[in-house]
Amino acid sequence: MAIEKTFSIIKPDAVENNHVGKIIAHFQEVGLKPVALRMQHLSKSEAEGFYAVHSERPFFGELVEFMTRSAVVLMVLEGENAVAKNREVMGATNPAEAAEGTIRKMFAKSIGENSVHGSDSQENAAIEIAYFFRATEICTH
Ligand code: IDP
Ligand code: MG
Repeated sequence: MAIEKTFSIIKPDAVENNHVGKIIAHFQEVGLKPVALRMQHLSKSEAEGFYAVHSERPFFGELVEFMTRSAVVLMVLEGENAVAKNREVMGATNPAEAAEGTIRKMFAKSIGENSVHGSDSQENAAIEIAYFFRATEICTH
């Protein structure tokens, strides 16, 4: 398996509920190492741009409203098979369907407010990392 990078967001619900430390510790325990990390309160245009792929979905307005409600933690995670590993430890989009022990099962309240974002492919990981981080901000050396 190859060492990959993926992009992760700890969403407003998890930051508001003081779950940042537990979520980062969980990533580290499964071999996903933060190599870039920043707390930021997203603007409407930043959230709309990030989720542009969902702009036609009925929940788009609600999603942007939620993601701009308060601060998030933006991270690049590195590790073996990082994209798939992150999706596995996040759990299903709807926490009601998420497996035991996953982040969404442990911390999320609803399909909208589901605590974490994770890239769904290596291609999207590269796009999402570049959306929020400069190459010089990624500490892999
Ligand atoms: P993912 O985050 O598991 O990749 P996506 O289908 O890419 O799920 O959806 C992006 C985000 O949009 C979800 O994480 C969630 O915050 C929100 N979302 C998805 N489906 C719904 C819905 O049916 N109602 C409200 N929000 C939703
Ligand atoms: Mg997605």
